Amino acid sequence: MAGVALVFPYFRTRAPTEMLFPPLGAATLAAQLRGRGVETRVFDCTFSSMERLRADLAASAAEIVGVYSMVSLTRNALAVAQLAREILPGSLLVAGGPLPTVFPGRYARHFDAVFRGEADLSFPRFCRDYLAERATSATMGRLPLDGYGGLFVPDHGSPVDNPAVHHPESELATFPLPDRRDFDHAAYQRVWREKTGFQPTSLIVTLGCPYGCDFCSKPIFGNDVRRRPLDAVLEEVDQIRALGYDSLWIADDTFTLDAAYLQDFCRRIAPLGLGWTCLSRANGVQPDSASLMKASGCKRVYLGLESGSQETLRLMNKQLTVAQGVRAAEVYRAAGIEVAAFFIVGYPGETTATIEATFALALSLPLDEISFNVPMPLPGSRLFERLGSPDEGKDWTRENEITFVYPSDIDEAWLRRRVDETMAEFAARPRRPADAGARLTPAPG
Ligand code: B12
Ligand code: SF4
Repeated sequence: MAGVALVFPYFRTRAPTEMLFPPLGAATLAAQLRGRGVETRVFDCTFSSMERLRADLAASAAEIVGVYSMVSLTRNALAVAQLAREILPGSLLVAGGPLPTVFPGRYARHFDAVFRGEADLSFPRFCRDYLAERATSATMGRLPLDGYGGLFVPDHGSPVDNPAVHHPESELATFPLPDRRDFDHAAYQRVWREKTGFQPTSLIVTLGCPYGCDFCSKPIFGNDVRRRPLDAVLEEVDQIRALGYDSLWIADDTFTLDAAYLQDFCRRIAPLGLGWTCLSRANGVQPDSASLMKASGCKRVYLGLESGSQETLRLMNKQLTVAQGVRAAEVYRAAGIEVAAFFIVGYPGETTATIEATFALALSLPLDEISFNVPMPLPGSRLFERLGSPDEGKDWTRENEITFVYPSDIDEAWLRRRVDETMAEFAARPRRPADAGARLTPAPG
């Protein structure tokens, strides 16, 4: 072959918190690459192994190897880069995804080039031109490198450091649907079925989030909210159903923000009889939207309530009041939708009293699932910048751990015990079905 190989370097860990979805970034880029006539292979490592990847990559003889990375996949991405150098020494190594976007210089030590941000157009155009020119890493300077949005190549004659792009809605409307043909859908569906009885898969409907939470990092979609045309979304949903999935896990940062668009989505998806879940901001939740969501198949919403202390919410720049969070949980439950809530405990500046307020809030609300995490200072977030140098010795690859990766005044053993106690108390509560009609408190002014 030749052409491009895209590697998603996540290998199944079987951690209890593990959630498996085919990687949409690879599917998105594969559709754009194939649309330009570029031969493309996708290697999703979720159900694979390093040995198999070695054989697959060698057989592909790809001229360009593109590797996705994010904070939890750093080690794997670098191991894949090393492997590719060894077995395909002549091929061009390119990194992309959230962490290369934040730290292009660090990735450029291991890769020939880095694409920052939304690479839907720039990376496929670059690959097409590179292959057409029969370029190599030494000669790619012949290409119009300044013209590929987000490209970062530090030492190529004159360094290339193009700003990342955010595609406007008009451009998104012209994009092909993600190409999901390369994934082991049967394996994904089996894992979900065994765990939950359902077979969901992820999709992206809107891009971006206008808020600026202190702990959040949004290196790819940023603050600029864009909506995909619903015709394209519905066409994608049809493809997803044809692949055997029975429900949708909407991966948007803030799917419920635009009430008119949300309601349109609900009206159009309702006749399909699919179940779906999404993340929702807790402010501005409207009972009429919630009822439509329920009627259209929404089973569960995930709310980032974060804290039971207003002072801590302020430290987090959450732009949310505790009362709004309470109201959101009640509105969704009253509509018959299950509610899961995320909380962060041990935020820098917190006291044991504010942490206890969070445990008390979690236990007081009509919730169906709760989770507690200590702050994970994500590269690209303000929290990360403020904390300066996190402890490099800590293992950042572990998901959802109550372990501080920076010095904290909070006693970790105490926190872990209180989280365990709160989780046990939550599990022992009598559980009301979501339809049981929670009573609404008045909307906060
Ligand atoms: C879905 C999702 C998940 C799913 C992943 C499923 C899967 N197989 O993809 C699940 C729920 C498992 C998950 C878990 C976690 N996630 Co997550 N996740 C997301 C989410 C919401 C959407 C990702 C997505 O599908 N995007 C849509 C596609 C089209 O975009 P994309 O992947 O970014 O691809 C584009 C570019 O990045 C680029 N690109 C992608 N690949 C490549 C490859 C090459 C070669 C090139 C050039 C370009 C390129 O081009 C694409 C098109 O523009 C993002 C938030 C977001 N809005 O991006 C967070 C996000 C990626 N997750 C994040 C985090 C922190 C985690 C966890 C560590 C959380 C935790 N504490 O447990 C875990 C880690 C788990 C793990 N497996 O390693 C962070 C990463 C931050 C960072 N700086 O690295 C994000 C950005 C959310 C956030 N703001 O905190 N996540
Ligand atoms: S945590 Fe959610 S609401 Fe806050 S900035 Fe990130 S995506 Fe937006």
